[in-house]
Amino acid sequence: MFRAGYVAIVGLANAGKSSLINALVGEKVAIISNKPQTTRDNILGIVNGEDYQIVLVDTPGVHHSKNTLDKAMMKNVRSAISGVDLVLYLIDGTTIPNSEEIEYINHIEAPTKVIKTKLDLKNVKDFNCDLEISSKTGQNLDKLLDLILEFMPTYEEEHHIYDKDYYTDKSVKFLIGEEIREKALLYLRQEVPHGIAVEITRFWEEDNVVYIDADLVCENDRHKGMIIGKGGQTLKKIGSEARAFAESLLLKKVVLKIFVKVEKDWRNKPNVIKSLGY
Ligand SMILES: Nc1nc2c(ncn2[C@@H]2O[C@H](COP(=O)(O)OP(=O)(O)OP(=O)(O)O)[C@@H](O)[C@H]2O)c(=O)[nH]1
Ligand SMILES: [Mg+2]
Repeated sequence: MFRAGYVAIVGLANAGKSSLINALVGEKVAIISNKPQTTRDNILGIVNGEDYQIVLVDTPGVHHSKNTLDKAMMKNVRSAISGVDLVLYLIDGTTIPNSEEIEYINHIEAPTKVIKTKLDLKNVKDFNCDLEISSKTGQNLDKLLDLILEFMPTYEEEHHIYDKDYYTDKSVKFLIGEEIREKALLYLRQEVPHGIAVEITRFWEEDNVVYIDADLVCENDRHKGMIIGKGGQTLKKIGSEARAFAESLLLKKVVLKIFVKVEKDWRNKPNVIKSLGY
């Protein structure tokens, strides 16, 4: 018997959704940061087993809409939930869910399990959940996999939704763009990250070297200055770490050029949001 189906991973920003997807898939599918609202798109992470294929859908953190980008992100969450076989609602174990959050969980129109995350941390709180896990140590991920499989539709024969060689639906270009954004989140202060986006503008190969040009879009000249940093140091760090990731992904030498661009108030401009792919 073969099991195959979709699982949406939902929860507030920073709950550990992307970390869980990466841990279950065993590859870096989604970027991680300690800043809220890191994930903007629905990203598929595919877990392939002998007799199963689980398609995990990473989603942006659930939050109240402020600008057009936020609204687009929440639309992504709603569309991820519709039609899945199971929703895992993640709650950061070091926080306590409030009544609004419980209300939200109760209204999800799909089978839902509440998962407490970050079990490895010292200050984990006591609250009702179906399972406690740590993506960092891998604790209880085997139990989580069993729980997920219970909800997956069964088939008499092999039934792959995606080719079994794939671990994500996203392109190499997307993964590299996201890696640039992750490194920018890492090296920039709280106020800048939400206002940045990355677009890969050129991607070509010549003599076994991959050349990548990327635009790093931000909201104003002050942010641009912070991204570039003193003597270009910050941008250099972002670029060299993202290049290392690209090389490990492509198994080729990579030349990566990042251009910092200002697009005033882009998070309220539907055409810019669309062109950036959100
Ligand atoms: N100690 C510990 N930290 C974790 C664990 N899972 C996630 N984190 C940390 O929690 C922070 C948020 O993790 P993400 O996986 O980016 O969270 P997310 O839910 O995808 O966040 P958004 O995309 O912003 O909605 C990061 O700093 C992670 O390193 C865990 O199991 N243990
Ligand atoms: Mg995320």
